[in-house]
Amino acid sequence: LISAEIEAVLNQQIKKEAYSSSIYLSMASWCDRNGFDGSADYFFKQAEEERHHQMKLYKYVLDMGGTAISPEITNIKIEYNSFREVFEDALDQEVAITQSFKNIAAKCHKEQDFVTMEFLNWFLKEQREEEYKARRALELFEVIGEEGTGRWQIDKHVGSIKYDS
Ligand code: OFO
Repeated sequence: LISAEIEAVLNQQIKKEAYSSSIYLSMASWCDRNGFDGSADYFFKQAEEERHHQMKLYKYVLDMGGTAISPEITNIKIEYNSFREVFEDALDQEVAITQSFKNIAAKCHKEQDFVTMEFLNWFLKEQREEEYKARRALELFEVIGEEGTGRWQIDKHVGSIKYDS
């Protein structure tokens, strides 16, 4: 069993993962419309991963005798001012998600909910990769530069970002 408080924060996290999935889908749409096919593919994949994160949390809440709440997602940005802004938003989102998991972990620790803590470890590790990829993508803007065919090259490189844990 999980406490009402842990159940509530896990449901908030389910909503955050669903929100992440939706914004990545929106980023994929923007990139596709603006000719950045490599980045569109990257964000489609990220959107699916976030959906998977959402489902993992959702099933955990149910497995632990709680009520998993299917979230309502609104306020998804459709337009971005620049290619770079898409990646800045993506990194901000991942940093916020890591912070959110740290807050849940702190709550579990306080309640001595070691079962949820153990479940959360997968996400804490996953965030290392998620933040790394988002940061690497944004760094391409500095390394390659946006002038000339720069944005086109950045787009080609986004898909080949790898993480070795
Ligand atoms: Fe990209 O983060 Fe989910 O958990």
